[in-house]
Amino acid sequence: MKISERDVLLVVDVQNDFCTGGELAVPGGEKIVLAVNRIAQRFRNVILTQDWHPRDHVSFASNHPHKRPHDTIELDYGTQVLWPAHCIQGTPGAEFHKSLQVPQASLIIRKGIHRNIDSYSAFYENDHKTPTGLLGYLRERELKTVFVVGLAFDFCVRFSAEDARKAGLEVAVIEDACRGIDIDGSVAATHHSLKEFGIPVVSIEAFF
Ligand code: VGL
Ligand code: ZN
Repeated sequence: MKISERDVLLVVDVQNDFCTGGELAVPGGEKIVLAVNRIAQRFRNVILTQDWHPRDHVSFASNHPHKRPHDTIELDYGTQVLWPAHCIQGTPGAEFHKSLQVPQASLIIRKGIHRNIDSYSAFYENDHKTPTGLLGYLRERELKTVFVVGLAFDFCVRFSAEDARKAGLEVAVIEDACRGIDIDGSVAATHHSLKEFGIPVVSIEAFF
C-alpha cells in the first residue's frame, strides 16, 4: 500500500493506563508500541489522541455509589459503561507510553475532558454531538484518508474509525497495531460493525 500526502495516521490512546500495570490495562497493550513506531515512520502526517479525564469524571465507577467497573449507567446520551478511574489529567497514567516514538506528530487531541460526558471517538464525545475539533483540523489540512491504530480496538479505535467514515473520510484500521479490551464480545462486535461500515481492517505488513 502506498501512503500519500493526504493520508494521516491516527494513534489512539497509547497511554500508560491502557498498558500492563495501568489502571485500565488492555491485555498486551504495550505490545503494539513497536508496531506503531514502525508504521508511523511511513507517514508524514500523524495525530495522537490522549484520553484525558478530570478526577470527578462520570465514566469512573468510583464516582458512583455501589457501582463497579464494567457496570453500566443511563445518561442523557444513552448507556455508559463504567471504568476504573484512568487517564486522570496530569498523572503518570495519562502519559504516553515511554517507548512511543512519533516525533513528527503535529496534533494531540485530548478527549473525555468534560466531566459529564465520556469520549471514545477522537471526533465526537459520547453524546455524538460535542466535537473534539479533529474533523475541522483534517478538513482544513485537506487530509482525506485516516489509518487508525492504538488502544482499545473495541472502544476508542472502533468509534474513531466509524465517526471518520460517517464524516465522509476514507478509513482503514491497522489491526495488528491495535489491542482490544474485549468485554461482552466487544471485539467480535467491532469486527462486525467495521464490516457494516465498509471499513477495511488491514495488516501493518501491507505497508512494507
Ligand atoms: C478507552 C474506555 C475508557 C479507550 C478510553 O481508549 O478505548 N476505553 N476510556
Ligand atoms: Zn477513558
